[in-house]
Amino acid sequence: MERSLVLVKPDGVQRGLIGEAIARFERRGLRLVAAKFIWVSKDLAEAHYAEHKGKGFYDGLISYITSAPVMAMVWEGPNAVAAIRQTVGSTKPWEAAPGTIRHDFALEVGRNLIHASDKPETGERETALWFKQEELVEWARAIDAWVFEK
Ligand code: IDP
Ligand code: MG
Repeated sequence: MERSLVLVKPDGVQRGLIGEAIARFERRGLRLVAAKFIWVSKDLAEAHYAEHKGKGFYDGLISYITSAPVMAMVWEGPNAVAAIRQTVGSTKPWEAAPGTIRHDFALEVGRNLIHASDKPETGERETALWFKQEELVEWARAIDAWVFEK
């Protein structure tokens, strides 16, 4: 079972798209592990986006992600990382497939609404960065056997 960090970024929160995003992940069959609504500190933003330090868009990215609260979540499921990135759509909204969140609600790469982990290892690392162990909820759903093959 893979896990992915998902953030509804400040633009998604301001535009009232938290529910829209959650509904899509729930409908896909993914299982929610953790959620919290927080205003991200500069330290957390810099740790989260460390791989982009030095790039031209880095300063703008840090001010974007700290500009208003975010809805931070962890979702799990088989192949969750790839499945969630597919539901989210490509980084550049104008290249995102129709039906994805970024296609359906965004136009600009710097206002692309959602963050999702890019690899299973990133999912584990980002989950540990954003959530304490005791905030992660281990549970089973009555419908799990109808969504998860094993
Ligand atoms: P991802 O969010 O799809 O994984 P990354 O390449 O990891 O995309 O970039 C992280 C975030 O940085 C993007 O989601 C976007 O918000 C922002 N970003 C990436 N490239 C640009 C850019 O060229 N201009 C402005 N913002 C960018
Ligand atoms: Mg990324």
